[in-house]
Amino acid sequence: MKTLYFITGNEGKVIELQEKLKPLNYTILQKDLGYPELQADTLEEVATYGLNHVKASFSKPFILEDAGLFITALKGFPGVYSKFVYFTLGLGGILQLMNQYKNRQAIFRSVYGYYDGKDSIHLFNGECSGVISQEKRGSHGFGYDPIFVPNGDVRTFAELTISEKNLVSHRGRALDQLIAFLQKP
Ligand code: ITT
Repeated sequence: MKTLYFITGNEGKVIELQEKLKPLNYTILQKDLGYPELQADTLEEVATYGLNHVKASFSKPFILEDAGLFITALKGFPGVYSKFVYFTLGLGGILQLMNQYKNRQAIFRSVYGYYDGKDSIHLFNGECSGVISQEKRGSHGFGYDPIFVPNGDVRTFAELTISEKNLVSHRGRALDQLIAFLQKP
């Protein structure tokens, strides 16, 4: 059994990862070390900054992940500011903003960062397209889940089980790549 540390304060992310890694030979240990979220234009920059910051003081193999919701009519807002906006405007504020737009398309993006404990870092991306719902629905998941409906479904992420969300979500898709990488001989 291999151990992989997940540097995150978000338990929902850990639960999703554990569900996905069930068939594999990995134990996930959450470490809420905290790292500065760089004010940057892309999730990749935020994740890379986080990796370098954490690896300066933590030398075991670890992963971290940065995600954001990019709403087309709002020119990609809240995007890299998703966390701040979640705690300020909140889901109600986003729904109110969306009242003035017909186009409710949005993309969830995820970037997983991996440090091998020696010298190299790697990034893995995933995306999920969908729409912002008219109202909050569902009680599973976290964050923006109650207002995001992935394409091909009528349910919000918060109405899906963890394994259903993992099959189509931005994070599930990024994770598929990370898993493929970890399994390479
Ligand atoms: P970390 O400690 O791992 O950084 P976080 O909750 O701060 O956890 P992010 O910065 O990656 O996570 O996420 C930015 C915001 O987007 C935050 O408010 C999350 O709740 C939200 N978010 C990220 N992934 C989500 C998902 O799959 N479903 C709903 N909301 C999500």
